[in-house]
Amino acid sequence: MPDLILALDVLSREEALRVAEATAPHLDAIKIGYPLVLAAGLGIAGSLSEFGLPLIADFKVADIPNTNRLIAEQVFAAGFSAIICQGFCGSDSVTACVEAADDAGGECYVVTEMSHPGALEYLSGTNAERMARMAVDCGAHGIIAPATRPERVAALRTIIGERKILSPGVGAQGGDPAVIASLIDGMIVGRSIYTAENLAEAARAYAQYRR
Ligand code: NUP
Repeated sequence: MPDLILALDVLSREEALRVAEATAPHLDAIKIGYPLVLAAGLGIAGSLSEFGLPLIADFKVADIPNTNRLIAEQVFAAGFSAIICQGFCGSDSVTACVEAADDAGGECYVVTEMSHPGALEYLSGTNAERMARMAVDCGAHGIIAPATRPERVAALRTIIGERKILSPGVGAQGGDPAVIASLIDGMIVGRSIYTAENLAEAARAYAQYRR
Protein backbone atom coordinates (compact mmCIF):
# COMPACT_ATOMS: atom_id res chain seq x y z
CA MET A 1 0.00 0.00 0.00
CA PRO A 2 1.27 3.45 -0.85
CA ASP A 3 2.91 6.34 0.92
CA LEU A 4 0.75 9.46 1.17
CA ILE A 5 2.28 12.46 -0.62
CA LEU A 6 0.66 15.88 -0.19
CA ALA A 7 0.66 18.04 -3.34
CA LEU A 8 1.00 21.42 -1.66
CA ASP A 9 -0.18 23.75 -4.44
CA VAL A 10 -1.15 26.65 -2.20
CA LEU A 11 -0.07 30.20 -2.92
CA SER A 12 1.61 31.62 0.16
CA ARG A 13 4.22 30.64 2.70
CA GLU A 14 1.73 31.09 5.54
CA GLU A 15 -0.87 28.83 3.94
CA ALA A 16 1.77 26.24 3.08
CA LEU A 17 2.99 26.10 6.66
CA ARG A 18 -0.57 25.99 8.03
CA VAL A 19 -1.51 23.04 5.82
CA ALA A 20 1.78 21.24 6.40
CA GLU A 21 1.53 21.63 10.17
CA ALA A 22 -2.00 20.23 10.30
CA THR A 23 -1.37 17.29 7.99
CA ALA A 24 2.29 16.31 8.55
CA PRO A 25 1.57 13.49 11.05
CA HIS A 26 -0.41 11.68 8.34
CA LEU A 27 2.06 12.20 5.48
CA ASP A 28 5.13 10.45 4.10
CA ALA A 29 6.29 13.29 1.82
CA ILE A 30 5.34 16.74 0.54
CA LYS A 31 5.42 17.60 -3.16
CA ILE A 32 5.68 21.23 -4.24
CA GLY A 33 5.95 22.78 -7.67
CA TYR A 34 5.63 25.99 -9.63
CA PRO A 35 2.50 27.40 -7.92
CA LEU A 36 4.03 27.54 -4.44
CA VAL A 37 7.63 28.22 -5.44
CA LEU A 38 6.65 31.08 -7.77
CA ALA A 39 4.41 32.56 -5.07
CA ALA A 40 6.61 32.05 -2.04
CA GLY A 41 10.15 31.59 -3.38
CA LEU A 42 12.46 28.61 -3.39
CA GLY A 43 13.22 29.27 0.29
CA ILE A 44 9.88 27.62 1.07
CA ALA A 45 11.74 24.32 0.77
CA GLY A 46 13.88 25.24 3.76
CA SER A 47 10.82 26.33 5.74
CA LEU A 48 8.98 23.09 5.01
CA SER A 49 11.99 20.98 5.96
CA GLU A 50 11.15 21.65 9.62
CA PHE A 51 8.37 19.06 9.33
CA GLY A 52 10.98 16.35 8.75
CA LEU A 53 9.35 14.95 5.62
CA PRO A 54 11.01 14.27 2.26
CA LEU A 55 10.34 17.10 -0.21
CA ILE A 56 9.62 16.30 -3.86
CA ALA A 57 10.22 19.02 -6.48
CA ASP A 58 7.53 18.75 -9.16
CA PHE A 59 9.09 21.00 -11.79
CA LYS A 60 8.47 18.45 -14.58
CA VAL A 61 11.89 19.35 -15.90
CA ALA A 62 11.86 19.27 -19.70
CA ASP A 63 14.96 20.76 -21.32
CA ILE A 64 18.27 19.87 -22.91
CA PRO A 65 20.57 17.74 -20.74
CA ASN A 66 22.84 20.62 -19.63
CA THR A 67 19.92 22.78 -18.52
CA ASN A 68 18.21 19.81 -16.85
CA ARG A 69 21.36 19.14 -14.84
CA LEU A 70 21.66 22.80 -13.78
CA ILE A 71 18.00 22.82 -12.67
CA ALA A 72 18.33 19.52 -10.82
CA GLU A 73 21.47 20.65 -9.00
CA GLN A 74 19.63 23.77 -7.76
CA VAL A 75 16.71 21.62 -6.63
CA PHE A 76 18.87 19.30 -4.55
CA ALA A 77 20.93 22.21 -3.18
CA ALA A 78 17.67 23.76 -1.97
CA GLY A 79 16.97 20.72 0.17
CA PHE A 80 14.66 18.59 -1.95
CA SER A 81 15.13 14.84 -1.84
CA ALA A 82 13.51 14.06 -5.20
CA ILE A 83 12.85 15.68 -8.54
CA ILE A 84 10.22 15.00 -11.21
CA CYS A 85 11.21 15.34 -14.86
CA GLN A 86 9.36 14.79 -18.12
CA GLY A 87 10.25 11.78 -20.22
CA PHE A 88 9.40 13.22 -23.63
CA CYS A 89 12.69 15.12 -24.02
CA GLY A 90 14.51 11.81 -24.34
CA SER A 91 16.98 9.63 -22.52
CA ASP A 92 19.87 12.10 -22.44
CA SER A 93 17.72 14.74 -20.74
CA VAL A 94 16.37 12.20 -18.24
CA THR A 95 19.87 10.86 -17.56
CA ALA A 96 21.04 14.37 -16.66
CA CYS A 97 18.40 14.52 -13.91
CA VAL A 98 19.10 10.98 -12.73
CA GLU A 99 22.83 11.69 -12.47
CA ALA A 100 22.22 14.91 -10.52
CA ALA A 101 19.90 12.99 -8.20
CA ASP A 102 22.45 10.23 -7.70
CA ASP A 103 25.20 12.76 -7.00
CA ALA A 104 23.02 14.35 -4.33
CA GLY A 105 21.82 11.07 -2.84
CA GLY A 106 18.31 11.87 -4.07
CA GLU A 107 15.74 10.39 -6.41
CA CYS A 108 14.43 11.15 -9.88
CA TYR A 109 10.91 10.30 -11.11
CA VAL A 110 9.96 10.41 -14.77
CA VAL A 111 6.49 11.46 -15.96
CA THR A 112 5.18 8.81 -18.35
CA GLU A 113 1.41 9.10 -18.72
CA MET A 114 -0.27 12.17 -17.19
CA SER A 115 -3.55 12.10 -15.27
CA HIS A 116 -5.63 14.75 -17.06
CA PRO A 117 -7.88 14.11 -20.12
CA GLY A 118 -5.53 15.94 -22.52
CA ALA A 119 -2.80 13.42 -21.75
CA LEU A 120 -4.60 11.05 -24.09
CA GLU A 121 -3.54 13.28 -27.03
CA TYR A 122 0.21 12.67 -26.65
CA LEU A 123 1.21 11.43 -23.18
CA SER A 124 -0.35 7.98 -23.09
CA GLY A 125 -0.44 4.61 -24.84
CA THR A 126 2.73 3.40 -26.52
CA ASN A 127 4.44 6.75 -25.95
CA ALA A 128 3.98 6.32 -22.20
CA GLU A 129 5.15 2.71 -22.34
CA ARG A 130 8.29 3.68 -24.26
CA MET A 131 9.02 6.41 -21.74
CA ALA A 132 8.57 3.96 -18.85
CA ARG A 133 11.05 1.56 -20.47
CA MET A 134 13.47 4.42 -21.04
CA ALA A 135 13.11 5.56 -17.41
CA VAL A 136 14.23 2.09 -16.30
CA ASP A 137 17.13 2.08 -18.76
CA CYS A 138 18.25 5.50 -17.47
CA GLY A 139 18.27 4.31 -13.87
CA ALA A 140 15.39 6.50 -12.70
CA HIS A 141 14.00 5.66 -9.29
CA GLY A 142 10.44 5.53 -10.54
CA ILE A 143 7.72 7.01 -12.69
CA ILE A 144 4.64 9.21 -12.40
CA ALA A 145 1.48 7.45 -13.64
CA PRO A 146 -2.22 8.37 -13.50
CA ALA A 147 -4.54 7.39 -10.65
CA THR A 148 -7.32 8.38 -13.04
CA ARG A 149 -6.51 5.29 -15.20
CA PRO A 150 -5.72 2.30 -12.96
CA GLU A 151 -5.55 -0.07 -15.93
CA ARG A 152 -2.75 2.05 -17.40
CA VAL A 153 -0.90 2.03 -14.08
CA ALA A 154 -1.12 -1.76 -14.10
CA ALA A 155 0.24 -1.85 -17.66
CA LEU A 156 3.13 0.47 -16.78
CA ARG A 157 3.90 -1.66 -13.72
CA THR A 158 4.65 -4.64 -15.95
CA ILE A 159 7.32 -2.50 -17.62
CA ILE A 160 9.00 -0.93 -14.60
CA GLY A 161 8.86 -3.86 -12.20
CA GLU A 162 10.01 -2.98 -8.68
CA ARG A 163 10.72 0.67 -9.38
CA LYS A 164 8.33 3.08 -7.71
CA ILE A 165 5.10 4.45 -9.13
CA LEU A 166 3.92 7.77 -7.70
CA SER A 167 0.37 8.46 -8.75
CA PRO A 168 -1.54 11.77 -8.89
CA GLY A 169 -5.20 12.16 -9.80
CA VAL A 170 -6.91 10.85 -6.68
CA GLY A 171 -9.86 12.83 -5.35
CA ALA A 172 -10.22 16.15 -7.21
CA GLN A 173 -9.42 14.56 -10.60
CA GLY A 174 -11.72 11.60 -9.97
CA GLY A 175 -9.28 8.80 -9.13
CA ASP A 176 -10.48 6.35 -6.47
CA PRO A 177 -7.91 5.72 -3.71
CA ALA A 178 -9.39 2.31 -2.90
CA VAL A 179 -8.85 1.16 -6.48
CA ILE A 180 -5.39 2.59 -7.08
CA ALA A 181 -3.76 1.97 -3.68
CA SER A 182 -2.65 -1.61 -4.28
CA LEU A 183 -1.06 -0.71 -7.63
CA ILE A 184 1.25 2.10 -6.55
CA ASP A 185 4.01 3.13 -4.15
CA GLY A 186 2.97 6.73 -3.54
CA MET A 187 -0.47 8.36 -3.65
CA ILE A 188 -0.26 12.07 -4.51
CA VAL A 189 -3.20 14.09 -3.17
CA GLY A 190 -3.57 17.86 -3.46
CA ARG A 191 -6.89 19.70 -3.47
CA SER A 192 -8.84 17.00 -1.65
CA ILE A 193 -6.61 17.64 1.35
CA TYR A 194 -5.48 21.27 1.21
CA THR A 195 -8.94 22.73 0.50
CA ALA A 196 -10.64 20.65 3.19
CA GLU A 197 -12.31 22.39 6.10
CA ASN A 198 -10.67 19.95 8.48
CA LEU A 199 -7.16 19.44 7.10
CA ALA A 200 -6.06 16.76 9.55
CA GLU A 201 -9.24 14.78 9.04
CA ALA A 202 -8.87 14.87 5.24
CA ALA A 203 -5.25 13.76 5.43
CA ARG A 204 -6.16 10.98 7.86
CA ALA A 205 -8.85 9.72 5.47
CA TYR A 206 -6.25 9.22 2.73
CA ALA A 207 -3.64 7.95 5.18
CA GLN A 208 -5.75 4.85 5.79
CA TYR A 209 -4.47 3.57 2.44
CA ARG A 210 -0.80 3.78 3.53
CA ARG A 211 1.38 0.75 4.04
O1 NUP B 1 0.09 13.57 -14.49
C1 NUP B 1 0.19 14.32 -13.53
N1 NUP B 1 -0.95 14.77 -12.92
C2 NUP B 1 -0.92 15.61 -11.83
O2 NUP B 1 -1.98 15.98 -11.33
C3 NUP B 1 1.43 14.73 -13.00
C4 NUP B 1 1.48 15.57 -11.89
N2 NUP B 1 2.66 15.90 -11.38
N3 NUP B 1 0.31 16.02 -11.32
C5 NUP B 1 0.39 16.91 -10.13
O3 NUP B 1 -0.21 16.24 -9.03
C6 NUP B 1 -0.37 18.22 -10.27
O4 NUP B 1 0.46 19.22 -10.83
C7 NUP B 1 -0.74 18.52 -8.83
O5 NUP B 1 0.36 19.10 -8.15
C8 NUP B 1 -0.96 17.14 -8.23
C9 NUP B 1 -2.42 16.70 -8.21
O6 NUP B 1 -3.17 17.59 -7.44
P1 NUP B 1 -4.74 17.43 -7.17
O7 NUP B 1 -5.39 17.16 -8.49
O8 NUP B 1 -4.89 16.26 -6.21
O9 NUP B 1 -5.13 18.73 -6.57
